[in-house]
Amino acid sequence: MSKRKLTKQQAWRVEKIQTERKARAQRASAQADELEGADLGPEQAGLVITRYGASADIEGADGEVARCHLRQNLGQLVTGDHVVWRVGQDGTGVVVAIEERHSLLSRPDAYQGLKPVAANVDRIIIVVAAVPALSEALLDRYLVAAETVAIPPLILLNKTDLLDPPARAAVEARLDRYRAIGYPVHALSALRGEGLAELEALIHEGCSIFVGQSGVGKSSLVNALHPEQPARVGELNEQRGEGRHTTTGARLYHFPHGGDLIDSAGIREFGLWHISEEELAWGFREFRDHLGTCRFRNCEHEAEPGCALHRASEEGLIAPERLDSFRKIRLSLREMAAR
Ligand SMILES: Nc1nc2c(ncn2[C@@H]2O[C@H](COP(=O)(O)OP(=O)(O)OP(=O)(O)O)[C@@H](O)[C@H]2O)c(=O)[nH]1
Ligand SMILES: [Mg+2]
Ligand SMILES: [Zn+2]
Repeated sequence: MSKRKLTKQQAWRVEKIQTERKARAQRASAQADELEGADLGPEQAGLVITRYGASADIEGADGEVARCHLRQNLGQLVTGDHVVWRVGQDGTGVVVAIEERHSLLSRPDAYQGLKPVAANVDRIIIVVAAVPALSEALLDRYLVAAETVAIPPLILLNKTDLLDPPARAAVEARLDRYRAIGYPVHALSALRGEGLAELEALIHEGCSIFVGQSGVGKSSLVNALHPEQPARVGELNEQRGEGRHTTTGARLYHFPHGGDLIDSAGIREFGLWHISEEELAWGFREFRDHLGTCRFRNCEHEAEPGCALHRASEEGLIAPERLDSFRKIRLSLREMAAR
């Protein structure tokens, strides 16, 4: 955001908003204290299932879920967080502390800052589909984003029931490029159940998250895996074959065969903000061996002589489409920075 001087009136408004926000947080905290004054149970471990304004649904060790108040000094609590909490007499509770996270996914908020959305995710599952059609441009963005947060990605091709053999072969050939650089790719159909057992085996440990365009069938896949509570599924827009952004918020699901999954609107669109051009290049995993070996230290990997990435693409070590994709994403980052 460009720095500009606030007028007196704007400054007054900003201060008013901040004062109100503080007052709200204090009220929530007072509620928590009041509960704590009453008889609270002993401290116990909990898992954040979902989050609403100043409260959250916390699952205790016994699997029961309680609506909990959040202390003001707690810090940002998100779905997937492990917490310490105490249950009150009326069944609600108070979250006392957040355990250290091993990973955190964020999305940009309205003020161009980053807002955390999900914690302790072990695996990012990028869902693509027959309809809406596979877009490598989008897939590459998700892959870079996953590499940047250092959470291993996995690619799922959904809706195979809509592909006849030649169409299936064509999509598989495009996905082979990703298999070749070491990304696992699995094809399945949430509708027919084909490939679901393999997916169950892949996610039966730890916490996964689905990302991907609206309408590719993320929530349908969650439901096909029989969580204890179904997720909402939306129809595609008939004319354009696009999704309608059915899922909102973030929620954690447990599966009967083991493993957890967070279905989240915020993460669905998680992307590349605040990353440097160096990080972008690093996010293309097959580029890594070649980075730093161009003739010019400040090589832009465009048409410079002695560009190692260019050479690698000529030698078939890097797919030209991926190098193209890198350049396009870099351009969009530059455009964003110039705004
Ligand atoms: N033919 C076919 N349709 C599917 C399959 N999986 C999902 N769909 C349909 O695709 C549409 C969108 O599914 P959702 O599960 O809501 O998609 P989503 O990715 O969760 O979408 P958002 O929540 O908007 O991001 C629905 O009409 C589903 O019935 C499949 O395997 N085959
Ligand atoms: Mg959904
Ligand atoms: Zn270069």
